[in-house]
Amino acid sequence: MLKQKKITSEEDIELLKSHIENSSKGTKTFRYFEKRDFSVLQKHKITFLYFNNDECVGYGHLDTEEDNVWLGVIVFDGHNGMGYGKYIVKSLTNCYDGDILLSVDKDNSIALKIYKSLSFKIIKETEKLYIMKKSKKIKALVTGINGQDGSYLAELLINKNYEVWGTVKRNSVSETQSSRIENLRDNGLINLEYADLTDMASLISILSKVQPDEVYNLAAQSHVRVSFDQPIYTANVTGVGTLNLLEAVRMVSPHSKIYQASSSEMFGNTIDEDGYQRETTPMNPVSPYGCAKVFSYNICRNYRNAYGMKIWNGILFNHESPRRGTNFVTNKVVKAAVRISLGLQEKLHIGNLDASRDWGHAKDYVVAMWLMLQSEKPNDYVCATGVSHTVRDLCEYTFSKLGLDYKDYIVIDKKHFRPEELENLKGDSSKLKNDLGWVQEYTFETMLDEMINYWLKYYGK
Ligand code: NAP
Ligand code: F7E
Repeated sequence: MLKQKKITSEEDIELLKSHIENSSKGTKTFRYFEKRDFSVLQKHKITFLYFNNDECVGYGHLDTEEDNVWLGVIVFDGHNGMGYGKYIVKSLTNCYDGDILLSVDKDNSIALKIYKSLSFKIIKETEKLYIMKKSKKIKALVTGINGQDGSYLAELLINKNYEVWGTVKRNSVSETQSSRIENLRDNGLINLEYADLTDMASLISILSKVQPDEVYNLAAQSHVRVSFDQPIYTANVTGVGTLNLLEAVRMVSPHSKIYQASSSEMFGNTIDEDGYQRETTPMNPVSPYGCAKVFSYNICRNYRNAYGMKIWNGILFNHESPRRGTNFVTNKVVKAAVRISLGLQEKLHIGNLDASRDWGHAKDYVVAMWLMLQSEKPNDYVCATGVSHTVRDLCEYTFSKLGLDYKDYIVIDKKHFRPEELENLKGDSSKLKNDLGWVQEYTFETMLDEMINYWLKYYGK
């Protein structure tokens, strides 16, 4: 991350001068410095030096009002003579690394036409100048893009002007493999490729082709109960699959930053004395899924330390939405309650009502994923609401919203119990909030209301 330092001393000016003298290209073409006239520092408010780690990489102007003042940050050896900056002052114009800024005289209609045809957009104007910007699109690859989280993350990244690539798993019903992202696909907003976490060649192939800046590893066999039925498959996909991806990135796209979808299921029944789970809570998983996720979590930390790879573990607690698979308890209960209220179903077969979970909304949680990859240093972060409810609370709230008493409709069914249950989850997200400024928009209640309304609308009400 680029650091900004205001020029305050003679020493700073000397540092700037020596960089300009020594830079191989770029600033030599910059009009003021051709003459080595450093009085311009005061006159035109060239007031900042920029550092990447400890190296001074450029200087910048922050005065956009005055004509003839260059905008943004000029990197010493990255300047091409027209205001090109590899690094730009983000706060100034909402720019990202790699964006190109330039200024064009307002009466130079030919230049204006050329830059427009090169996709530069006017972002500001002064009396005599247009300030134009061309964004370098950041490329993201999302494994499991058709999952609940993948679909919300894809929308978030598109809104941030990313070039979005995703992997889908082949299914004999082709509608199924892109059901949550049909709109995005049909409007040409995402690029899809077949790949499977267990098939490393497919991962190498897409990584070589895309060379993504950011990789979000969301693909998994993600159902805890099913992981008891298919433990080896779950370990292969949810555990070793992550290692396949890390090796593929290490081989063909080592610059990529990686988000790993770790899970609160990794904690098992360990709880800190204050009743919460957090980054430091010991991990004692109680399901094949949890064990596979612990392997992935650890191998990510290992690759981060051993190879300096840029990998973040997001330890996310349960998050739901209308797009949640209906074999997870929230959407199962909401869908059934709506159907019962409409006379379409009589009973709801359910498992352990006493288990409690910290349920948030997937839309809020994908923001946390993105924030992690924008942070300076790879790290591990818990994402949770800090509020816990039992499955019974969930049933009570949902049925009563529809004017029903859940007790009249539920049937306890052994089939839905797990051989070993994770009883309580409640997460502490202080680190995520303090370090990265994450905020949660939804509560348990507003999330369930959205889900209830979704199913009512689905059934035409
Ligand atoms: P999800 O809805 O089950 O989505 C998982 C995605 O992975 C699906 O698109 C699935 O494709 C794909 N997938 C499954 N096996 C694959 C394989 N072998 N190769 C490639 N892709 C494969 O899960 P989610 O709720 O979006 O969760 C996203 C990630 O976060 C998962 O890793 C999950 O374990 C983790 N997580 C979720 C939560 C939560 O509460 N939602 C909490 C913590 C962590 P198909 O649909 O075609 O099978
Ligand atoms: O179960 C109980 C069940 O399947 C929640 C995944 O996204 O979050 C999810 O895993 C609780 C459990 O989610 C039924 O026993 C009762 O205690 O909705 P779930 P999960 O197992 O917590 C974690 C964080 C992940 O990482 C996972 O990928 O509800 N429960 N009766 C039931 N659960 C289900 N599914 N169905 C029932 O009938």
